[in-house]
Amino acid sequence: MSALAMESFWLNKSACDDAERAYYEKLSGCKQTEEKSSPASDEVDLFASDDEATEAPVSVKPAPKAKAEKKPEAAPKKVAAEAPTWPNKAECNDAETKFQEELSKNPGALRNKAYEERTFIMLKPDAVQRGLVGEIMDRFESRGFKLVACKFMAASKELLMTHYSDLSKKGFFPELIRYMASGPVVPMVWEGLNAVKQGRMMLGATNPKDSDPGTIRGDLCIDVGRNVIHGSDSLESAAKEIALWFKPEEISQWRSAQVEWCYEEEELATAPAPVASHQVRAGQSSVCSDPWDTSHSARQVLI
Ligand code: RTP
Ligand code: MG
Repeated sequence: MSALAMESFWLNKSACDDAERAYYEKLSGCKQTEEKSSPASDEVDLFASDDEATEAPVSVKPAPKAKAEKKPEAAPKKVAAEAPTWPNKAECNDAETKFQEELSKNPGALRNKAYEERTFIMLKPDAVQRGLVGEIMDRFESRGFKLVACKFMAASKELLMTHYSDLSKKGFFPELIRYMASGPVVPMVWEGLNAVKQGRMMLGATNPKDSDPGTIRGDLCIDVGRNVIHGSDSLESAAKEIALWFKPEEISQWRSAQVEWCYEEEELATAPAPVASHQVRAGQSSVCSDPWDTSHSARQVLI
């Protein structure tokens, strides 16, 4: 009885090993080879032996027999089964090498380009006058967006008229330009997943009377003519507005220390070791080839 039970255990284990190997092959993205065509091994019930010790040997017997016959071929077969995983691994390594090269040129590069979407946000003169700059910036920072450019400036009427050129026929256009030019504004570029759409959602409806509570306009203003913030309404307008308000060199390339805590695909395991602080303090040149050394980038931020 116990011998039978033991036999069934090992037979099931063998079938389990096969099934597990097949599972990991599939998981690693390697193509299934013809050796996997045996229907018997495909239909192995991993849980067959849990409650029915007597039935288990019957259902899985064919598999171990085949395994026993295959034993002499086991070594070459294993090589053949593992082979497809290496091309994938090579592709993986290749992609990683390319990414590391990109990172050495652009410290702000991320593995998933969707995380690099940018939007143009501008705090209007009423936000500055009412002391809301910190509060509004905090909302973007706390959400996980990365600030890549920021200025505090008085915008000329020409610049504002270009910025709002699509509204030039509207009756409120002259007043809009007067209001926007009445004091300093804070144009910014924020980066992150779905930055444009999420940015608009964070702003709330144009008219604060329609803005949901929890949005910037819904929480911080009342009147449409004093709605504290501008945000790009599409990817195209974001690109156009960023180019209008910032020179390329005013946009900082830097890697946020939070990146792997905000995005699953920016894995911790692949992160290169950060530069030890004593290396920076050693009085050596601040020019450092380490892409994660943000000492340059920090100085490039224009405020
Ligand atoms: P923004 O461009 O400033 O982010 O605003 P938005 O897309 O939500 O709205 P848009 O239609 O582009 O209007 C631009 C700004 O013009 C002012 N406005 N006044 N008096 C009015 O009826 C009126 N309508 C719009 C607002 O400051 C609005 O944000
Ligand atoms: Mg607009």
